[in-house]
Amino acid sequence: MKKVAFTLVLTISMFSCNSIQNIGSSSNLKQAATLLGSLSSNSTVQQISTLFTLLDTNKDEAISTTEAIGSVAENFNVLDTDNSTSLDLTELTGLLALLK
Ligand SMILES: [Ca+2]
Ligand SMILES: [Ca+2]
Repeated sequence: MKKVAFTLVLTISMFSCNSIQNIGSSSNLKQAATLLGSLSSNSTVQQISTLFTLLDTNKDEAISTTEAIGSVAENFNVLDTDNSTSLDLTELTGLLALLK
């Protein structure tokens, strides 16, 4: 009986942990979308760097096709100059040239 209760507590705490993570990543995505919408040819590499961090949800220092949104997703193949199906910070910076 004790073991069942423990399993239940563990399941609940894992579930609430997941919920917090989901909220965190959806707010990151919202921030990324807002930032992406505000980008222009006058935007700085610093802003691209912030965008990169927000989009890179699994923190592997690369934007995969599933992590890309909006104009990053639309121009993914153009930005991915080495055809690695992921974007590094240098490749994402290429977005600035596309905005001009
Ligand atoms: Ca990533
Ligand atoms: Ca690449």
